[in-house]
Amino acid sequence: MKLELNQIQDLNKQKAAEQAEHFGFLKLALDKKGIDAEAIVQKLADFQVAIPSWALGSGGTRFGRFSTGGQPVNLEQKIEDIGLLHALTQTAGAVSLHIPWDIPTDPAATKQLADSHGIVFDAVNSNTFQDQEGQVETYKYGSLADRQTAVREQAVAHNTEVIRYGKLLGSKSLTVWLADGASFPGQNNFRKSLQNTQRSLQEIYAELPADWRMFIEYKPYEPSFYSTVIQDWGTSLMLAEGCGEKAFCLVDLGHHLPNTNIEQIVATLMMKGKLGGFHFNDSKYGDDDLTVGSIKPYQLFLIFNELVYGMNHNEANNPPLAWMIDASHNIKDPLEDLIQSLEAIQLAYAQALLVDTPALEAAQADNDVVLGQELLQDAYRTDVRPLIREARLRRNGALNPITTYRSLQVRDHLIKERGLKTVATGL
Ligand code: PSV
Ligand code: MN
Repeated sequence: MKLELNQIQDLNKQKAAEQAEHFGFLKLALDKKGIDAEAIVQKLADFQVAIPSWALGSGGTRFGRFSTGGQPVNLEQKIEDIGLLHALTQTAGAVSLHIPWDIPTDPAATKQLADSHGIVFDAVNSNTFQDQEGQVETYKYGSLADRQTAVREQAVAHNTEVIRYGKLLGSKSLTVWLADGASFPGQNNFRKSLQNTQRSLQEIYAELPADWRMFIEYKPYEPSFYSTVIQDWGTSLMLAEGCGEKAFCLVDLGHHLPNTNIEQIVATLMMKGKLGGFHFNDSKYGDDDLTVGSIKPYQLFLIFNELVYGMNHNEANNPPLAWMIDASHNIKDPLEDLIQSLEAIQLAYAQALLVDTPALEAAQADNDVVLGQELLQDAYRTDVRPLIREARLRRNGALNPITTYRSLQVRDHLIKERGLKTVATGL
């Protein structure tokens, strides 16, 4: 299914006058504060977030998964779904592939299909956390960190293969996330696991094309519950520095222990020029993979505040970041959930762009703690939705993507096309 521009525009017309009024009002209010609303709209319009190929099917937990009809059954249908998201939101102009869940059988045709939807290929993700059919060595006890050379070699070779697919599709980065760790004390030697990981990563790094980057994702626990080899940003940074200038840390919001100050991690990594990518989601307890902004929107704003500050004060030359949603939306329609996540990301970004940084720095210099908080919360409490809608409108997206998605009965069409009981690969 493909949405036609006129279908979206017809629905936009019904709300166009209201949007013009709301945008005009906010623009005036921001103008009085010396903020250029047009510049913010442009930044929002330029901001694109990758959709992972594994997020388009129904999510769930390890206790079960409840089906949503019309799920995509192959990579082509997944790209079509991202095309729908992009047509509605104009924010989802990239896909992040997980190999081997989504191996392109004809990469040139896959690339062409993505092109036709205005979608580019973002980071490619390797998977050494599951065994695949026909695989010689098992990853049961580890992959890049494993004590057996043959297992490590197989895991390195898989990453090389992922790079090969990425090159065919136009990707420019590889994300490595390891499940390696121990479920019980005594299972592994911490030092040897870490040393093996560093060596394996260096071998993968050696295969990286000159214009590529490697992202190293960390996670404190799960699936190993006693210890994870790349458990935190410090370990990720150490490994990235051990590889070279094309290796960076990747922050996944769900990969932190409760109450971790993620915004501070962002600030530190950007100060070092070593923040490469970002996986968005939200959580109550751990890596719950809930809709972005559904639980802790203020934290998301504070994180964006550091990202914006980092981009504006980029002494360490941190490269542009790879943004991706990494959620599994549990019981919702995956496409509706992704629309909500994209909206939450845009909201936090827009709010962060409103922060009066010079005033904040002056308040900090004066030790005016109250004013510092007031300035942040003034930005956070501004209703920036008219700015986001305006950015979408100018790119021919939907003023209200969820309402448009429902009015156009997209899910019903997908069910008719693909069937009620389809199953997608992925989480
Ligand atoms: C692991 O929890 C993770 O966040 C990694 O990014 C994986 O690639 C992704 O989820 C899918 O398993
Ligand atoms: Mn992730």
